Amino acid sequence: MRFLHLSDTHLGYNQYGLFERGKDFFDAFNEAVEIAIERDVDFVIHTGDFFHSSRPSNRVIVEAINILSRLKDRNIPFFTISGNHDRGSNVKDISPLNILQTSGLTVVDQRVVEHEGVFISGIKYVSKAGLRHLGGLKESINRLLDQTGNGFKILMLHQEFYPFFPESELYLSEEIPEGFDYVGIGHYHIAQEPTEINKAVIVQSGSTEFTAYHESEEKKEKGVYLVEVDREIKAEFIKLRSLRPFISVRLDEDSLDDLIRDLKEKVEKIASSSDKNAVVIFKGILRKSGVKDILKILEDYGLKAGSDQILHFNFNITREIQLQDESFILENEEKLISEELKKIIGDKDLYSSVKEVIDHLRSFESIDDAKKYLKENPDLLEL
Ligand SMILES: [Mn+2]
Repeated sequence: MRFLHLSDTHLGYNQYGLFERGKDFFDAFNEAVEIAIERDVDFVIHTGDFFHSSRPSNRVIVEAINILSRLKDRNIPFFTISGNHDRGSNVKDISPLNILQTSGLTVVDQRVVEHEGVFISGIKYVSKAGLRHLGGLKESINRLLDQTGNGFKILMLHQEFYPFFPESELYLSEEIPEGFDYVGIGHYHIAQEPTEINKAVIVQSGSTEFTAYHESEEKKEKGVYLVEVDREIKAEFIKLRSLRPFISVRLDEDSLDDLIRDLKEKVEKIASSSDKNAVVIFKGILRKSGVKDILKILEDYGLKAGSDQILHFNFNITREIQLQDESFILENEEKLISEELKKIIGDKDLYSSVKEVIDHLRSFESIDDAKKYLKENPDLLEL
């Protein structure tokens, strides 16, 4: 038996508000489907965040159906669970993934599906409030395990496990009971080497494209796992090739010219080997200059966003601001907002619920979609 494991495709995410980035996520998914067909797999599992939004646009749904139909035509079933991005409203609505059930996709939220002697079970993303209420996942997982019969057993999860999420109190070794053969986990976007816990092979395949770009991601490839089950389980990581190239630059005002000369070299090297123009991410601290000054220097070196070589410049920088008493503070907008919010709310649990709602709202494609969602779900915070 052979299957493909992928995760966090985030279809419909027009990162930086760019249509080109939206297309990148589809390119990556398309490539994963191609691998499934080429390697002649028996089925595909996807561990959540298939869509980026719980309200994907019509265009995104149609495009997803088109790609899924290539698997359906070859009788390759596709099993998935709802992630935090595509689970729909907790109470009233169902996941948009249900729209795709006639396109060969099966949603395995809180149930077990048998496919040719293989038992595929899954649990949709459970929020922090939900986890507190349930006292973890173990009970729900055991209930699923009880519904399986004799055969290969797969479990799909989409959760924050320690130490991948350092603040999480969810431990793999405590939540996964003995009895499963393969546990596929989504949500953490950086692919991990397979491990073994309670006799199950644990695989986190990571996202198929870059949703946030960290230095830690720079060293890791994006891809999918091809899993061969014979007498033993062999999970092989297959790197995706259709990805958008990213270049990360740490700004240092004392050596701007050197930095940008270096960047120019990198950009040219990438342009000669990739079909796609690069996204450049700037990080670091600015004291004397602003973003405009940096853009001016870049232009002097012939580097421009929206050109053949560069798609987009992203500035994720901290500014140093002088206060009246002559002291300095470092200001990073994102961090400042979180800190301020924490102070206003005061309660740690309530803060994490509010933050979860905010992050969810940010996943909508437009403000109108977010407004509509808020109107329809006045009890969003489950207070
Ligand atoms: Mn995700």
